[in-house]
Amino acid sequence: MIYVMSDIHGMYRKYKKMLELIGFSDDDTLYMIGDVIDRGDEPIQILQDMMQRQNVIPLLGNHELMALNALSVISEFIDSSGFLTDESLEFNKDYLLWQMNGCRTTLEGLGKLDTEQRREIIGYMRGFALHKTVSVGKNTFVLVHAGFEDFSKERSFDDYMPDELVWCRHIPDERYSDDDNVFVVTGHTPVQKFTGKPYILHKNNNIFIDCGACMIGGKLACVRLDDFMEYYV
Ligand SMILES: [Mn+2]
Repeated sequence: MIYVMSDIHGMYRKYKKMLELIGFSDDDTLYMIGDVIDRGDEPIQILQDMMQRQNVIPLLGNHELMALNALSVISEFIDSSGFLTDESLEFNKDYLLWQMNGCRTTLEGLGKLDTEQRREIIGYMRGFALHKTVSVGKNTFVLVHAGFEDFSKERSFDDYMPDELVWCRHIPDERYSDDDNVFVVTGHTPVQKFTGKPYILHKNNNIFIDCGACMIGGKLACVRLDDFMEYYV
């Protein structure tokens, strides 16, 4: 079976509960479509768990992109409480952007690791894909963190810049394909913004799966592509 989750944002216990709920096994595949880190308390624990599993396929979110941009400069200067040891680096613009977006728990987690472990985590995030296309039965699923900014059918998915794929605000009214068997699965924008409720939203062959795992009243959602079964923790 093939599963998709997004926007776990450091909620390690919800992640573990979800793996249990879906009965995730070595025969299954899980696509994690971005924003594993920041906000919630245990982002590094989730990454470390994912790294051990060959059948978890990670995609980049805007939070991982912010982290990678900032960490390319600051990773050597994090102390065990997640503080930067060289204050001049606080004026680094990538770091400031990341700081405004809830980096604290990720920095704290990285600060507790030794240099080698930290390098492994950063290297792992560098390998995150920008988008994936998955065929399941007669259906095709395009997986991407946020959507395709300035979408055009003439443009190949590989022609988009990372920022366009991880930051844009995909709206339910937009339709990406005329083919009824092609679906676009995104996270990034909590469905509460559209419906007010923490449940996966299907519209125009778009599947919005960010149900706000780290928000009050939010849920971690997971969709099974084989049969569109939905799971919530
Ligand atoms: Mn996001």
